[in-house]
Amino acid sequence: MFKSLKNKIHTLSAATLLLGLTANNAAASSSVLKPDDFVGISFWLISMALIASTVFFFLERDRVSAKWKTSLTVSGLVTLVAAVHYFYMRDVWVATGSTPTVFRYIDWLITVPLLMIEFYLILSAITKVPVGVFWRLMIGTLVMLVGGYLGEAGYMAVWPAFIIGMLGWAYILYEIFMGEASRINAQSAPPSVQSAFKTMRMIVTVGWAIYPVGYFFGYLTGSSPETSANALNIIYNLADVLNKIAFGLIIWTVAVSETEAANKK
Ligand SMILES: *C/C=C(C)/C=C/C=C(C)/C=C/C1=C(C)CCCC1(C)C
Repeated sequence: MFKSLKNKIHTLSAATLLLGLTANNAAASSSVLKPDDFVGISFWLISMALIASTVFFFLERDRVSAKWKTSLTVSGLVTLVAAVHYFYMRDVWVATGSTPTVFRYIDWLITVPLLMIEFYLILSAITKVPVGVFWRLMIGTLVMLVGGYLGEAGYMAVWPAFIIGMLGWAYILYEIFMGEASRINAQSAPPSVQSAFKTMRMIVTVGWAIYPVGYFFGYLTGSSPETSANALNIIYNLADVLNKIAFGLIIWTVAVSETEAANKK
């Protein structure tokens, strides 16, 4: 009885938080979304999908065994932080038609490290992982994002900044394919976790590759500012659906199947 009460309180507080956030933001927006503003529409759709995902991940926490709960919490935090930023980004885009670079990068600065933590947690659910792995993933992340920001915000020429960002990403890929993180996974994880790790690795390779493609179309093709801004934002937005929502769902799938397998024993 107490347990169900506690769960209800969890649910209620999450729902209230999200509602507050939505209402507050609706009041702040001054412009109206135009029916032919497809980039703006994508900001809208994704902000809603992020909220729904957040509620889903937080509620599903109750269904999985203790060692998976933190992973689902982190997935929910990623989508929550992104949802808030999507509200602001959408407002900037709809009101001014310009790219919301600062909000985008503040969002990434919080959510990409959280996704790296997620990686580390998946491995840690099975075996003891040296913290060095975690810090190396963080360093790669920082180099990648700082490089990208310097280029997009105009502090540095777009090509050199792009190359710095690519080097940071390459370092992350090295760590998860050839470094200590990959060896730990290969040696000690049960098959379901190994396959989850492989899928997550695919996401960091293929899913994350969409971002530099966005940067390329946004800054490096020489097309008009309007065309570039549209391409940049639509590509980044689609990439976020995959890398935040789908990434969380993969972890959720493993967490549920591992929990059910353990319950059957
Ligand atoms: C939720 C947000 C995520 C997963 C954002 C990921 C962002 C990247 C993988 C960005 C990568 C970039 C490069 C590899 C080169 C330089 C430009 C960036 C920052 C767009």
